[in-house]
Amino acid sequence: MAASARWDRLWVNVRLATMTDGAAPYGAIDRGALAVADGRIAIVGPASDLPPGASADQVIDAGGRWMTPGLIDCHTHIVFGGDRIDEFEARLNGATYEEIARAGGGILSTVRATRAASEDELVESATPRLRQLIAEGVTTVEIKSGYGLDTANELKMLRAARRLGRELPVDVRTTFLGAHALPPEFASNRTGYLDLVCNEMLPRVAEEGLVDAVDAFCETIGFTPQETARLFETATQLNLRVKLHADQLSDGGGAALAAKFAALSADHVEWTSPQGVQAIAEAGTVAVLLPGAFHTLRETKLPPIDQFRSAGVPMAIATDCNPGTSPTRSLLLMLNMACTLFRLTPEEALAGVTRNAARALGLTDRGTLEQGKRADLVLWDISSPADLCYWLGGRPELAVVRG
Ligand code: DI6
Ligand code: FE
Repeated sequence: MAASARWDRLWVNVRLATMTDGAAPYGAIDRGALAVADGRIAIVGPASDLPPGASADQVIDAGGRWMTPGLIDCHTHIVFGGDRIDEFEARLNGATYEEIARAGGGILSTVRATRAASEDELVESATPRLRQLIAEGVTTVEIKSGYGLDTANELKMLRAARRLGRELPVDVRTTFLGAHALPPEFASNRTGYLDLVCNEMLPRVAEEGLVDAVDAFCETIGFTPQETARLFETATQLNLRVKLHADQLSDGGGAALAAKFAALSADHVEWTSPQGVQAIAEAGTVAVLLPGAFHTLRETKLPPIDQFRSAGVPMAIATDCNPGTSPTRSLLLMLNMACTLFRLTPEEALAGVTRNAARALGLTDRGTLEQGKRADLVLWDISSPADLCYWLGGRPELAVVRG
């Protein structure tokens, strides 16, 4: 610990899960102290290292509670119009996904509802969902567009997402997902839609400063690797980092494609091949695991977790909150599912919503409890960090500090 003048707040008698990539599990410091000044972590370490006479405007005895970094949900589609409860019920009454799609359901039903909603209405409907994430200790959330699929409606979605970040106590990062699905008006003109995305939509949302990264749904029912590459070339020219919905339902070489463009993350990755694993390992791309979608679609093909581990690929966990394939508002539940369904250790799962989730968003100023990082902190009433992964629903008592 370095000596300091006076801090804004100092926590003592606190157990720190710093989530730094060190020797101790969870980067834990059992009898810790942490101080913040000007919205940043000023000092963190064993209380015994506190400089003599250390003091702050406010000193808090944490009563031996655990503190973690603020949680980060690095993949959501939390802004959308309508819902898909009818489809959920229809499927359970025997309708097939194809029948629903032929009747105009699926992603395109959410596109219709999103186009019909005003920016205010999108903010209003997303607010309670986002509040539930915040109530679980989430301090940073990524929000994708992709249910507008034309310039005006993609802009509307991204503006709504950014507004949520101003109106609620959470930091919002926005991702442009214009290449999510082919809108009905371009059903027989794929190239025409790609032209629109690359020549008009992306330059426009970038010019308005509404986008932090660019994503695509690279899949047999989405966009081909060639189409995705074209979009990524445009993004790269605009100095925007990319991420990719890759290899979710089939091995389309998505992870390798993401790696070729030095993507921040490759997401889903259930079907990623050994070559794909190697490629993202070399590119430093994060594998974002989405157990909510895996569960909802009743998938059986597990992502190659052991290969990610042995290749040193960082793994993140996110909600993928969306009305079709992952209707969840709980990142803590995703921690549990990452452990039970994907066999991550609780330590890996927690790193997946802190250190590695920050990396999946290209953020170097958060995700661990380290000097100089943003003061995004959660104090939990739990007996050990694994407690956060243990419960199937519900949440412990907690207190959040943001910035
Ligand atoms: N993958 C998904 O799981 C979601 N989008 C995507 O690219 C599905 C979105 C939806 O069904 O509305
Ligand atoms: Fe998604």
